[in-house]
Amino acid sequence: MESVLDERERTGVPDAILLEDYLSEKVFIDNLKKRYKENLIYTYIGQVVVSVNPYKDLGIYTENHLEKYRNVNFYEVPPHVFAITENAYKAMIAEVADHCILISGESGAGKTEASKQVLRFLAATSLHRREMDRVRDRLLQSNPLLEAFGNAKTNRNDNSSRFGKYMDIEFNFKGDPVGGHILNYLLEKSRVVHQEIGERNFHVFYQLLAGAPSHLLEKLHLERNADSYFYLKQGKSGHVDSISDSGDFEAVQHALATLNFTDEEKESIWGILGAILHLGNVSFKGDDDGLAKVVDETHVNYCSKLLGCESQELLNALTHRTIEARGDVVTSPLHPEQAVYARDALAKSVYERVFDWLVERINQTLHNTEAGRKTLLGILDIYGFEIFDRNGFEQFCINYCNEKLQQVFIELTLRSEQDEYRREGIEWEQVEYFDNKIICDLVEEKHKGIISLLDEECLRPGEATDATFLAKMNSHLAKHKHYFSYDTSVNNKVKKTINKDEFRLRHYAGDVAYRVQGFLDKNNDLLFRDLKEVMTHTSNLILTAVFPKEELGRKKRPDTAATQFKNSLGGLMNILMNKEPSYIRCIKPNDEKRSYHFNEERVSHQVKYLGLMENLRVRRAGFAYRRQYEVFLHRYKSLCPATWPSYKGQAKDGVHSIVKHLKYSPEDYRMGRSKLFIRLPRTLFKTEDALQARKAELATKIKAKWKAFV
Ligand code: AD9
Ligand code: MG
Repeated sequence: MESVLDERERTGVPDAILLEDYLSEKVFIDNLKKRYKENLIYTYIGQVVVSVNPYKDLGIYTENHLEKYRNVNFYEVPPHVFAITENAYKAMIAEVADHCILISGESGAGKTEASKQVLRFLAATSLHRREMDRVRDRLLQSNPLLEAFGNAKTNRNDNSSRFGKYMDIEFNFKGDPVGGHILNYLLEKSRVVHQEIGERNFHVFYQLLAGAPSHLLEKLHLERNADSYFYLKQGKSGHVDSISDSGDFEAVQHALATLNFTDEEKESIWGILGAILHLGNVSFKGDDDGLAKVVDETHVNYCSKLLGCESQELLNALTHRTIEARGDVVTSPLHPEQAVYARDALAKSVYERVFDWLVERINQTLHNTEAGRKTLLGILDIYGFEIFDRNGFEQFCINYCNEKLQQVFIELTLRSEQDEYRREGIEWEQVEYFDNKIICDLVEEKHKGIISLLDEECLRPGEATDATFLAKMNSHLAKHKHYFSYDTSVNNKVKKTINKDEFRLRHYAGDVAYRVQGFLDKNNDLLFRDLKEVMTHTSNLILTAVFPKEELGRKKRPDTAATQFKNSLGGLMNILMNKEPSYIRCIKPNDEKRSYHFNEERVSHQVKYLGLMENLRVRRAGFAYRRQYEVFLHRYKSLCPATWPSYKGQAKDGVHSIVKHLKYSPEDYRMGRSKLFIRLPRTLFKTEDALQARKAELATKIKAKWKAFV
């Protein structure tokens, strides 16, 4: 039989805090590797879960598992996302405070899968009353729907999230889920009109073509073959082995039904998707004057039919541009490449607005009308850090978003924890860590950061180009430690690795070279007025809602795409900072999506940039629990003769008497200025057990007295 020691040797330790040599990254990674080989993909660092993507179904999310992790103590069961979710849930109820679960890691590391399991666990907390079942189903069904519209195959991940998602689940005072709310962040809409080789457009287009009944496709004038559509075939990878588009279409239909979408709404959605595909097949040629003419009007006709607008009107709007300047209205014809630009802008804008509409529509269905006290548990699942062969404006935004999330982690686990020890006067040897604030500032600082420079260039139409934007950055940021470009590199070795039209940022998670091409256009995010106008008077239900007429009258320039994103991320940071966080840190074990393949170098890189060793050091040297003296005294005063039955002294002295009486060993606790710090949860559990025993004893005594009295 295998001894306990042998088993430990084989399966590693479930909490890295238990590692003897906790300073060694090699030991830490060896432990992850041992566990990974045994299909144990989860490991704790205190209350942070580290998850290594298994790339196969391990059968660890069954109904039995859901049951097993309910109502248990965090440390009594093997590490699991369910355990951390249960822990957050219980704390939320007990403290009546909002919590959130933050899931991070690079593209393909397993964030979305983790977030789905967290949601499943939370949704299943209901007491099987019919009303609760309805809420649960709706919460769960929001997932396949938003994934269909917001996820796509990339060269990193077959099901890559192309939008950021934050979802709050609302619980009533009994702990039942009663509603929810979703916030979505910057959808990568350029994918609607363009995909790199090996990538696809958003799943939903392929699902529609593969899964829709023939009569629906006929109505939309669509063919089954995705390669018939320019917007779907650029990546040359319509079929993905790991995906069943027709099966997923069924799932989307089911989700739409559960979320109570009306027939009219569904018709409107399919109509818009069909229209976008037709729009992509509209091509232009130059006439004798070099002006844009539509090659074949069939697709324009289908498109206008599906959107519910006049064909001629759409045709005109696609080939002309009206500009209002100082009261004069001038309409001029477009050149073919300008017309392509206008066409693509329309497709992107329509898709983005429909996506926002979907989120709002789901929110209406999840809206809770029950009165009474509520608490929230949030789940954050964003697009992970990514590096491709070619990186553009989209990667810039996505990677910036990841920098911000790393800031939250640093702020809440490394900085504030250490600050508290210092404030409380606890002896503490500072653990150093890399603070990526410097990179966030480089991107977002007012007047100086990249976004500000980009916005400035966007205010000089006709003069500024992507190249002038790059030149501007080069002159302003040349000395920044995290900024590199061909022109600013004095080191020839570095210079050789950068193209002239790129700038490179040294992100917390690695160096990424961004091509400036398209930055201005994407940041300006312009939809010509002519097309907007056509969209404001279609007969399509959803378009009418998302293209309000008032927008046409608006004179003020809307914020640029990057500035809007920056502001919405700022809002998200506020939401997160005001909640008690739990963390799931996802690790991608290899770049080939292979199971059982643990590439130590890749893992080591992630362990470093995620700051896991620092996290471990702070945790190991630190204290798992802390309680205000008053709170601790109030709860445990009955355990010590000096504080029971009555106590009039200082709270701190009272607590001191209690811990002496309970024989805490000096290593196990520290007395701070206002709080008691306890190193291991075990100590607190024991104290809690003693309290329960004491309560039972007191109850028996009271009963005996009462009996004697009668
Ligand atoms: V991205 O930033 O959205 O591009 P994620 O979300 O981090 O990325 P995702 O959760 O989509 O990655 O995981 C990628 C793939 O890994 C999934 O499609 C699964 O095939 C696989 N995966 C991830 N986690 C698990 C798991 N716990 N069990 C089994 C998994 N397979
Ligand atoms: Mg994802």
